[in-house]
Amino acid sequence: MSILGNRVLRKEDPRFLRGEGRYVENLPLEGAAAVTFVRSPFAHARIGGVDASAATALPGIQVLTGADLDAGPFGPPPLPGIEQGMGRPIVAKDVVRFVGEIVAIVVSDGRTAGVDAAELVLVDYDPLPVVVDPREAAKDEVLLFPEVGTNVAGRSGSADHADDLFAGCDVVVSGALVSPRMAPCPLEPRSAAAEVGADGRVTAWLSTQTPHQDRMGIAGTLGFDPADLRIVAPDVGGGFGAKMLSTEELILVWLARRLGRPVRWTETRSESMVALHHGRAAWLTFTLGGSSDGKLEAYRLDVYQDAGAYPVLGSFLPNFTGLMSSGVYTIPKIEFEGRSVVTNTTPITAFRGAGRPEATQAIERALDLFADETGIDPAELRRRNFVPKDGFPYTTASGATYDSGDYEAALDLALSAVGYNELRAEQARRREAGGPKQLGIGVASYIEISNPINEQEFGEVEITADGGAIVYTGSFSHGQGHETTFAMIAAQRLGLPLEKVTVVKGDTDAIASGGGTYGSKSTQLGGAAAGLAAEAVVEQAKTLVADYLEAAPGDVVLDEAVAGFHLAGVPARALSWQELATRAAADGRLGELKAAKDFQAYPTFPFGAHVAVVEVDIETGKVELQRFLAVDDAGTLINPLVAQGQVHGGVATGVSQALFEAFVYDEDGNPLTNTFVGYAFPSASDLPSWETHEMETPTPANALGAKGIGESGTMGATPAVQNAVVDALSPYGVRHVDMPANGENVWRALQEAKA
Ligand code: MCN
Repeated sequence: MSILGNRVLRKEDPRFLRGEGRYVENLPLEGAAAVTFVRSPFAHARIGGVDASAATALPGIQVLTGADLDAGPFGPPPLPGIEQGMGRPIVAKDVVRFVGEIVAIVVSDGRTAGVDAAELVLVDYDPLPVVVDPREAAKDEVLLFPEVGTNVAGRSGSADHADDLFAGCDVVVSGALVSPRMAPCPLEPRSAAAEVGADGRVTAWLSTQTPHQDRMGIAGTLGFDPADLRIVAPDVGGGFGAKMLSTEELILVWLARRLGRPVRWTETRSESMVALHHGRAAWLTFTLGGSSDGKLEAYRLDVYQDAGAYPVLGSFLPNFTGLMSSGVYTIPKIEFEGRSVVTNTTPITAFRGAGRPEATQAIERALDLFADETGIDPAELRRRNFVPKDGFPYTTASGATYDSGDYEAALDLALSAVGYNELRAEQARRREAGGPKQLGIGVASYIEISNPINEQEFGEVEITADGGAIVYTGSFSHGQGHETTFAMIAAQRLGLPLEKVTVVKGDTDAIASGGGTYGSKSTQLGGAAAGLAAEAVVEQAKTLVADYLEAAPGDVVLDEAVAGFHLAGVPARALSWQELATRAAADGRLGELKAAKDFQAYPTFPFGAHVAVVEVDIETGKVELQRFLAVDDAGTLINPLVAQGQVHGGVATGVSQALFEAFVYDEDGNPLTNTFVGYAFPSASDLPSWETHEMETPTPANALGAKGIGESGTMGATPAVQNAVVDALSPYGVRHVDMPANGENVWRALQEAKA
């Protein structure tokens, strides 16, 4: 029986549960200097000078500034439509553009001495006008890069508006929403260490999701041969898209080379809140038109994406928002325009979901507004417009080609599992009774794109002398459980027990190449590559077995029962992997049991339906999420237990954006939520137990049939909850509630509706 599809416990968990995880901060590094960054307290200012004399007067303190660094700038990513003239100086030299930008580097023997010395570094700031709202910034009145002449850092879609887009529509609804800026808050903040070896090569230990890309990025930016750099990513305690290469890691490698001494740095939590790149921060306006019997005909979506002070991946996200704007619906006409705009805030990156939740938030709100206007039940309206089950592959008017799906089945399962009709009846009873606690029911049908930019990934499988196997993967697991699921794939292909398979990741010397992990692409690419490599090893093994058993390779059969092979029709003539490896090792032929594969594929489109049930106190505005039910389809599941864990985390993120989280700046660009005291997020007691159901509609994109699941939870959860809150308040005339729908925003929406 295949191990694939079974709820196998995670192999890595005993290590983590016993506190035996090894993070960058735990690595012993003899004689390492501590690095502390002096960061700007101003959102926008000219730097008059840096006076480090008081700091360097202390014993063992060295201070370096942008003047010492002859490399950079860093970024922007060379992606289509992204303005290339807005690179970030690795250390700010003339101008700072957000609170938290690095202006000087303090090197000390111990960490506390570095913190004390950093406070003595005097920077002369001459404040400049500040802009924090991307719609304001787009007016180009305050310019972050006067030499570029505009704050618009990226464009996508089309600026053309068709006058007749909504011609012939009986019903047209419009709305606007802000997808709040979120701080990723990984449990392990960023950490980096670097050392130059006796051979002159640098080893950098990074808390990262993308070791191989970091190697190219660091060597490229600092101007040396990537062969002279080894990146090691040990255990990483969460990344959520934000742990990709940034200036701090570049500086650590640069310092190790410059000082000839090992260096290390670990972010403090409050440093992480402003320096680690943020997510979301999109201003969306939409118009949806259709017939009065609920057939959708035209849709327009406009996005102002806050890129933060320097365009990094976030500036490209509107491309995904536009691509996915059609949702799960057949809308014949779609117009989209996206603008990414720099502001005096922390740069925006690809936080879990990355541009796709924003698309879902817009279309799912639009559908509810349309349902409200036409009096059609929101679930029924969705059903009338789904891409039909037999309509795949399906190309949307926004240009995405969906691989496979069954959106109606997902919605039907969600509605029956949650007891939709009973909930509506209970809602009607409460409305009639008119008490303060009203029920809201929110539905969201979502679609996600995983592996959105057709990437490739590397996998290698090697049989060891004891008859076990090692999978070397270019994917990186920072919480996703690849040590289990990738081992399951290889074990199944090799006919080996799971405990005989080990997964190696995160070391650029051990693994020939790699893309890393983001865009929920690891399983469909890295997992598939590992599977192909294992299959190739099986074929190689058959040749060797044939030699040893004096048979033809074509007669050798893989036999899971013996964890090895036998000859077709002669089960007694068998050779286990262990026997084979022992003989091959003795003959110097073990190297024949090793294969590497790169696998490239087109994107896949996971989907699902989420239902949220909230109770809203219409006197205080307090929202309580009572139930949350998720149906998710990520194609064929490797390990439903791991996938369910991913759904739990993703849903928590999505719910949290709807109800709790928002990173806020004042008009001078001062962060107001830069500690865990001010930044709201839920604890376990604020959330209900998730009710999850899985569906499996395989994708033809890879041999596993697997799509991604890592970000799916974030797509449906936010609009389901926002729809539920508005639904609870609709009898009071409320048509919109700002996210997060906390007590204050709900109360305000009620007061505005009353007025
Ligand atoms: N899986 C499965 N069957 C499938 C799809 C996935 O069993 N059909 C399993 C996989 O094998 C893997 C896990 O589910 O163990 C997630 O796989 P996948 O969907 O391929 O996503 P990635 O591994 O590429 O993870 C990336 C995704 C992203 S982009 C973010 S952001 C994210 C996330 O995953 N950040 C996370 N999940 C996270 N989980 C934790 N704990 N911490 C983070 O920082």
